[in-house]
Amino acid sequence: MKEFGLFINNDWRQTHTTFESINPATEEAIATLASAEIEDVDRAVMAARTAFDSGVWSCMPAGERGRMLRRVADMLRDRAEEFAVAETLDTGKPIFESRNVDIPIAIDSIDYYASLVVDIVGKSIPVSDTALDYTVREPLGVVAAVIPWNFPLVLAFRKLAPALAAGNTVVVKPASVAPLTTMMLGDLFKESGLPDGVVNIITGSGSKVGNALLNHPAVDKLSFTGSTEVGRNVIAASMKNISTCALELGGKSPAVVLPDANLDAAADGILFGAFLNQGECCCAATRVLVDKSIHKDLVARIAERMKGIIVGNGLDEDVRMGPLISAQHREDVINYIEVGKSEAGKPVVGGGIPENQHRGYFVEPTLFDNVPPGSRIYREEIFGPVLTVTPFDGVDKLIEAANDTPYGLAASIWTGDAANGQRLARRIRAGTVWVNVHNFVFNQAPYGGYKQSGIGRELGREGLEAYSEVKNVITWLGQEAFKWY
Ligand code: TAP
Repeated sequence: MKEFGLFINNDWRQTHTTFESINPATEEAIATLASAEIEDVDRAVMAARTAFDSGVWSCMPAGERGRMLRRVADMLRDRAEEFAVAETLDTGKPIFESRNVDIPIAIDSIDYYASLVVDIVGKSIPVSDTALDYTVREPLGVVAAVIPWNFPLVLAFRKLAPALAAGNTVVVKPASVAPLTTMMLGDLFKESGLPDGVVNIITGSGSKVGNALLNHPAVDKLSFTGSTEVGRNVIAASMKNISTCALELGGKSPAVVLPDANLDAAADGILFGAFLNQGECCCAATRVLVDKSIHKDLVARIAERMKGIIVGNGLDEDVRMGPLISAQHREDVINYIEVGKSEAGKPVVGGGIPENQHRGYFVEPTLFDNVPPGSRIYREEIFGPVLTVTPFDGVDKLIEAANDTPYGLAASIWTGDAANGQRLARRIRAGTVWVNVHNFVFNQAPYGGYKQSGIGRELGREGLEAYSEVKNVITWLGQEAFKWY
């Protein structure tokens, strides 16, 4: 059983009250965490503020800042297996995924932004013969980073790596149901030599600690990943303090399958898109929209493959689907499955709790066919292993259905005609459109949502620029002093 205090100013601080993190596969407590009080939130923000204002990090030569970040990446690489096991214990995800997806992607993101530190540049603007005009990019200041539980380490570094590379200081609040790997970063940052106050990590409920952090007047940027509902609160906090705000929110991503698609490849890709991380994935392929001419063939292929998904304790090497994150979330997903049965009839596959799992928050991978477009399971984010299929007649109806959602995070198109895939990609209103693949996210490329899926972009150069301000510097070059009156 691990115990964590609050990590503030490179030091661990205990609190009067604590809470536990539960292994969702066994329902046993695996760690004790500190519940921060409002004064602790203030302490963490002021530690970050002092560190930022001192210039110890923001004014550090870029090459040195990059070297420090690379040291963090190296230390994480050395401890990759320990972090992979912790991520599986805390979230339930298969160790196969923690080892091959979560930890490598997190490390790669630090390496990537460390390489960009020396390339944060402005531009010179040819405005007039008598003025020199150029821009510089400067860090924003103190960043408040609030992250969800589905990919804790990956999403912590999706904010930490670019924020630190750009010279900001950060206060991170992980989700209460999966804080373990984020807390393990405290000692790692300290050992890496990061100056005091540059990264601070605090735990406690979102409604109290997260809310106080986002509303703190000394915070310059709010960076939030989570539900659209809480995202609205973040916008309110940003309105109050006129702080910059970036939101990565929910989704209901379609997979559009055209008649010329390779159906075996589409079925394999849709399975990966829908069930990676138990379907607890913001960009999951949750709505299959298929041309009616190939509908039955595709459903048969998906159903056959789904029966082969091994569900169980994520520490088992053969398991490819673990439990859901919590008892409450499983109840929510099971409720959606019951709603689905009334809206679309008996599921083709799954539809409940696996018979052999007596402990842990497991749900069967579930497939509903002929799901009506107006139904709740078609329109609402379920965030679990539930896939719906709806047939449409022709490409225009398919694209119209893909766009018929308040979300706009991602979509995939499955076709044998690559050029047509590119043309259709432009017609879909989403931040990421994949052709013949789903759920591929690269640290070097921008990621984010249209519509109610978010504001701003993470990753890529856009993700770095989002953590800086542009300053314009104008110098008078005229031989005579400028005179107006
Ligand atoms: P939320 O309930 O929104 O929680 C996300 C984070 O916000 C947690 O750290 C939570 O803390 C905190 N929080 C909760 N209420 C808050 C409040 N009033 N003020 C400030 N912070 C608050 O979401 P979730 O259930 O963890 O994650 C699922 C959602 O996140 C889904 O909608 C999913 O699509 C979305 N998501 C989006 C993305 C991207 S990249 N777009 C990636 C992953 C997840 P506690 O844990 O203590 O409540």
